[in-house]
Amino acid sequence: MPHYTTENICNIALVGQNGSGKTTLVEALLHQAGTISSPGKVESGNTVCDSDPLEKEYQHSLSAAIVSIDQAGKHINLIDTPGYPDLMGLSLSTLVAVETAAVVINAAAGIELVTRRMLERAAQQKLCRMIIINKIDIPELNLLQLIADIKTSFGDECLPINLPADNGNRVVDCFFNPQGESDLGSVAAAHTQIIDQVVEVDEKLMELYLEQGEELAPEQLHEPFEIALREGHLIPICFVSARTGAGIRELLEIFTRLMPSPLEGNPRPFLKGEGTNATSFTAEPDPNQHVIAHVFRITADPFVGKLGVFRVHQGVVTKESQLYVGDARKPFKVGHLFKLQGKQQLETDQGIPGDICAIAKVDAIYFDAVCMILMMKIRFILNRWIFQHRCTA
Ligand SMILES: Nc1nc2c(ncn2[C@@H]2O[C@H](COP(=O)(O)OP(=O)(O)OP(=O)(O)O)[C@@H](O)[C@H]2O)c(=O)[nH]1
Ligand SMILES: [Mg+2]
Repeated sequence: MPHYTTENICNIALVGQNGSGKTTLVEALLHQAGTISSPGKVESGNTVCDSDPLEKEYQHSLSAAIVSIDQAGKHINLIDTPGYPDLMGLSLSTLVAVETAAVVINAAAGIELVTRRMLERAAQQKLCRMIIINKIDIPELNLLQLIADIKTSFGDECLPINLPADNGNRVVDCFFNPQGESDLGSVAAAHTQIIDQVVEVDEKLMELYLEQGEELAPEQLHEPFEIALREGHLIPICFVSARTGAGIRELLEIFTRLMPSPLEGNPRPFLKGEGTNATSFTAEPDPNQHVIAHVFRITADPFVGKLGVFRVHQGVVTKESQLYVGDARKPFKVGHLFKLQGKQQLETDQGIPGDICAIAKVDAIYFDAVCMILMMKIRFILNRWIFQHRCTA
């Protein structure tokens, strides 16, 4: 049994231009959470995510890698994606598995092609979005200009949730914390801006905030923060240096305290039935429902062979589950069920709603398949993918 429940899961895809530092950032987060004893380097070929010999040779990611971090009672599934524009398809195909797209920007390079594409596609797919500005250790950055460029390109809903301080050696929270100084000016002003933006989604809270004229408690802000993320009314911006570790603890805290669980993100859209009779269908992240799981990545592992990585949308997948894939006439038995940590497969006995797991040695499985155990035909709406499922009750 996993030691967490659906409400404690947080699924985040790290997307963005090549060289923005996504793989290095995963190392820093794993190290901060105590999952690894020292962070690896892309240049040394010893990172958890760039595990393929070609990735080590070229020193950049060639495919999506999945890791999990257990922190403060939360189970965070992170997907490190390749940023080269040529590999954008591999990156986009992971968005269906998460509630949040975290777009990483290289502070020195600013907004790039993949930054724009990812923010656009995440918005189209109604994902919660956040922007992570990495490499704040680089000297003589113009971060105020970068924030202005971000707002011009992606809207005034992009607001700092923390700010760099002490010349980028640390960051200071401006969401829960209302005071202090930062490299980019007063924390109070940034705090007021983000709180104003959040309370705008809740009229009653807005009245209370204006009447009361004092700080709202973090518990009062949680629900409106989730609504603002879901509605695209807020795209928080945070600052880190994956190299020095500045802002990494704070980023982990944002993931655990604020980013949506599978119960809080916008539900993924499915269609049930065929042709003009098809109706929209929402998977319920309920363990008591029949299984619906979507395969968003297939890999060939030298030891276990074909590996299908999937997101459980409802029901519980166990080693004993008999699942149908596509039009297959026979179900397959799950057998071995894994959680992934880069190239490592860690055996688990259950995949609960919202979680990301993998199964090995199932020939019938294919990219974009939906595995389920009920008689119905379902299509996944996103990206024109069509799935048909023949299942027995
Ligand atoms: N100065 C500085 N360099 C960094 C930082 N983070 C990453 N780098 C460097 O930037 C380069 C690219 O880092 P990666 O982690 O491979 O970037 P990526 O976004 O995963 O790149 P792709 O896999 O190609 O998409 C490497 O040389 C890193 O050492 C940072 O915070 N500061
Ligand atoms: Mg990478």
